[in-house]
Amino acid sequence: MNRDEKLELAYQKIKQAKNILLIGHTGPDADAISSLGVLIELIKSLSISYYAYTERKPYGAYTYVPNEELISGVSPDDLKDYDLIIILDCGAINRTGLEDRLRRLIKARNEGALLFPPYIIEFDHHNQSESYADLEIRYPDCASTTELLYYFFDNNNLEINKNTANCILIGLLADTGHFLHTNSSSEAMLVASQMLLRGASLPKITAHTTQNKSIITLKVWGRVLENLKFNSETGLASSALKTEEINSLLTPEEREKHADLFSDIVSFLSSLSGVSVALLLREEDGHVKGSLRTNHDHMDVSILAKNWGGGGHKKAAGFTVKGKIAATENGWKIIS
Ligand SMILES: [Mn+2]
Repeated sequence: MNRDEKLELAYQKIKQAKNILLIGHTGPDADAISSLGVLIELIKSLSISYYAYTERKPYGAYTYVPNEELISGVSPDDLKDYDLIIILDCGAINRTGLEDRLRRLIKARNEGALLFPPYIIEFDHHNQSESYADLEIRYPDCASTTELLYYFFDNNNLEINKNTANCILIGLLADTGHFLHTNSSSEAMLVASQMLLRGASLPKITAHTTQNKSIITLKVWGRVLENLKFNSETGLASSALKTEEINSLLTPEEREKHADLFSDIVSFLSSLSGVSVALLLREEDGHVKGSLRTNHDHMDVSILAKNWGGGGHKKAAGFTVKGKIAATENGWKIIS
C-alpha cells in the first residue's frame, strides 16, 4: 500500500468505528499532545465516542494546545471495549504506557482468540522498532507526527479548522525546534504556511513555547551548565543531574509541570559552537535517563541511544538504564 492508500484506509476505519481509543506517548511532548488534539477535533466532528490517553500527562504544561483538556492521564478501561485503537507519535510500543495490555491484546488477536479484535492504527514519524499495528503509517521523513496528520487530512479532503491548524503547527514547531533543526524540510515549511492560512496563530504559539522560561527553569539550567563537561576531541558536551540536585531544585509537582525543561537545555547545549553531540544524564527512581541531541547531519544519535537500549531520531534520541551517575575526569559514567 502506498501512503495515499494507507491514509484513505485510516479514514475509512475511523468513520466505521463506534468507540475509539487514542494513545499518545508516555511523558508526552507538544507533538504527541497536538497529534491527539488533531484527531480529537476530527472524531468530535464525526460524533464518534472516544477516549484520549497519555501516561504521565504533565499538569498545566500544554493548556495552550486545543483539546488538551480532553486528554486523560488515567488508564483506559478494557482495551477490548474499543473497536479502533490509534497510536500516535510513540516510536515503540513500550512508549504507549500500555505495553503489557497491548501485547496481551495483540497476542490474543494473533491467536484468533477475539471475535472482534480492535483494529490498531499507528501514525508515527519515528524509525521503526517493531511492527505490531494492523495499519502502520510510519514516515520518518515527516518532521512531526502532526505533519503526517496534515497529509491525512489533505488526502481525505477533510476540513482543517482553526483548532486543527493550531495543533498541526504546534507539533511542527515543537519537533523542529521552531524550524532550527535540520528536519525543517521544505515540506514542513509548506505545511506550516498552510496552517497560517487556515488560522493558526504563530505569535500566540511562540508566546507559550519560547517566552515561558520560569525562574525554576533557569535555576535548573544554571546547575546543568555548572556541571557541564566538554570533550574537545570528540565534541561531546555532557552534563548530569543527580537525584539530590533535582530534588533541591524542583518539587515533584514542578518536575511534572516543567516536563520540557530537560529537553530544552540539551537542545541548547547541542547548538553551542564546537559541540557535535550533547548529552544530558539525570537520575530518576534508581534509573539514569539520557537525552542526546545533535545538529550535525553526519551524526545519528539514535544509534548511540540504541546502544543503551533506547531509541529516537537521528537528531534527538534518548535512553533509560538502571544505575547512578558518577563523574569521571572529563565526562560521566553510569554505575550500578
Ligand atoms: Mn514527534
